Amino acid sequence: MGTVKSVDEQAFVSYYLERYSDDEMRLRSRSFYEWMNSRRSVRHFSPDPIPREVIEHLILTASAAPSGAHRQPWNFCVVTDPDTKRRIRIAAEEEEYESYHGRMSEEWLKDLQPLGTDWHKPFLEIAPALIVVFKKSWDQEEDGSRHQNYYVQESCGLAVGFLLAAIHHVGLVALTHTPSPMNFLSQILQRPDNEKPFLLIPIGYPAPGCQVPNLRRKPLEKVMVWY
Ligand code: IYR
Repeated sequence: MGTVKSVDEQAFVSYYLERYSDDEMRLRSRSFYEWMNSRRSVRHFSPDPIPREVIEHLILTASAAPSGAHRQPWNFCVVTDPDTKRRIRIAAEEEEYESYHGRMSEEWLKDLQPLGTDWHKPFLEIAPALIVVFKKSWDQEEDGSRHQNYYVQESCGLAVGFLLAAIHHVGLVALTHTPSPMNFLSQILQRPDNEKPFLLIPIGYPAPGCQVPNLRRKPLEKVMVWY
């Protein structure tokens, strides 16, 4: 019949999720928490390459995050080319040198001490891949007009959350790196005007003997208020 719409054309489709028992949920919530709580930001990478298909699935997962008006206002640039990684490292270290030598406040530098960071960013060359996340305040339409995006900051934050969980799920590590300012990334990667750098995420296997800061997380009562 001519009036029947194909699944692709339907405005709404059925959605079904398996319902777990309370006990099953308790178990799953605890084990997922324990798994995610074992995720750490890592700054020491092995140079071993990662299969391209894995990175593609990680990005598809990130891109499955909710976004304002479902406009998916992001672009994930994956850099594995050694020369491009080197150019990114050099430009990032130039900015970071300035930040650590005057642009960051004394309080900020003191807060960073437990992390042991400084302006050197060798991981930008050593990690087998850099995922550079760009946020898109608008989409450039074919006819040259601009199509507005919404809650771009929140949407990209959610996508990166999905990405970090997916990276941990496959046994890889990452760092959410924010060299500041980040506009050198637009130039090196030749991104159009509607894309602005959001985060630079090196990804790979941890280096043998890799160490992370001995951090503690806030207890539940410091991060939850129940009404
Ligand atoms: N972007 C600098 C400084 C830095 C800032 C914060 I806030 C951190 O949590 C970690 C580092 C750097 O990457 O070294």
